[in-house]
Amino acid sequence: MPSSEELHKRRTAAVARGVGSVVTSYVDHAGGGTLTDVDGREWIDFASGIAVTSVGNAAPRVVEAVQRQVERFTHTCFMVTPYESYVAVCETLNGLTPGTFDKRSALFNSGAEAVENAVKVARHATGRPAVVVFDHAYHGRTNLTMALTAKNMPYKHRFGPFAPEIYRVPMSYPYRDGGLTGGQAATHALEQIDKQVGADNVAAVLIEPIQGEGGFVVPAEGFLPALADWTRQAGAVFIADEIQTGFCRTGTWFACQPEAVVPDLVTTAKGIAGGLPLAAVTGRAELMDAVHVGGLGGTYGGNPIACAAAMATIDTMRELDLCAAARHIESVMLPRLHALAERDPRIGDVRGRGAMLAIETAAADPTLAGAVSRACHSAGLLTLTCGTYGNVLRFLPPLVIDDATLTRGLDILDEAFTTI
Ligand code: PLZ
Repeated sequence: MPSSEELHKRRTAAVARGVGSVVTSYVDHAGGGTLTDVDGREWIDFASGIAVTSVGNAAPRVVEAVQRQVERFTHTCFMVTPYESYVAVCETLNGLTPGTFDKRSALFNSGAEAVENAVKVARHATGRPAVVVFDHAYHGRTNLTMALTAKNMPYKHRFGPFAPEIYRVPMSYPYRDGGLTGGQAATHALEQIDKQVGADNVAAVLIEPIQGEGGFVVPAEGFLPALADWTRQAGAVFIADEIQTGFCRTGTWFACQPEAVVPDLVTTAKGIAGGLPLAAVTGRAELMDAVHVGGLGGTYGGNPIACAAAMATIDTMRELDLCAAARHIESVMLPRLHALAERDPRIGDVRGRGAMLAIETAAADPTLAGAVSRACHSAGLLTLTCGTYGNVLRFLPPLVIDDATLTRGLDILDEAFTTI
């Protein structure tokens, strides 16, 4: 096996520069909480491939389901010759997502594709053009989803022009909005929609219940319910982008649930299939079925191997109660992060829910978060940063990580803050 250094040389000569990587170590194998690189070095995983491998890497049930499926058939295209596992994933999603009403689902490959399709469904069903999104939002890198995403660098810079009829309003961001209540923050956002867009023109209000790339921003209590109520009254579609928050990550199946918010449409991806590419739109049957036959689809959407992996992933989540595991991770990590914040005045905020936790530095620039992250990498802990100001250290361990590994990771983080 070539070394990471050799691989990195080959990569630089072969892979487009625009595709970045957090570290320059190349993976050999990975499990539920650690990755081992080709140089034999072990990394503690606080990233889960950006909130994907919640059941762990190479999770036994997922591996088995994939192996079984790959021997039966690899692809037919559901739009040509359908198969059971696609239907089974849709049935499961219809049952798992919030809301007891009649639902339908459609499957896609990536989160961005799911978001695009949710917008297509909302526009088609309402006959209206406008889509409302929020400051700090992240919804993807395709043309429509770049328009929905807030941050210029690196996602949008010189990639325009962007899709029209997207309107951005203020997000509830307790640490940086002067501590507005959820109700007050919602009033600001909704007034802006009323005055600048007009309720009758709104097809959809699209929001991450806890923002991901934008900084793990948890809106103040009451914000999401107020938005959902307004949207319903406006005859528009409330879309929850649960691509990063869904599938047990925040301690419940979906992050909308603690406030009993019931979206009309939900987008899911990432944690759904243990690392295989799968995404979905799930929601009210009358919205989803408003679209004409043939209006939704794609060659690979709901690939049979990804569907087999999703069924095994969801079984694993149920069997191991990974929602409880996420809450347990919070109970181990949060006290440590708060202790760190008390000791270090450079830390401004500690927040998040379940196994989606973050530290935001008081300074709105990436210097400290970047330096701490690099120190963690040198010591063998894989961490990620995020946020509009690049100043948020975020932690997304696999939900199957054991306490000893979690604690070792926290010790490395602690040490990094001490030395920098
Ligand atoms: N919606 C809420 O978090 C993906 C993106 C990483 P795709 N987030 C990680 C990067 O730099 O590209 C994401 C998300 C939310 C949509 C998406 C998009 O999902 O599967 O990356 O297309």
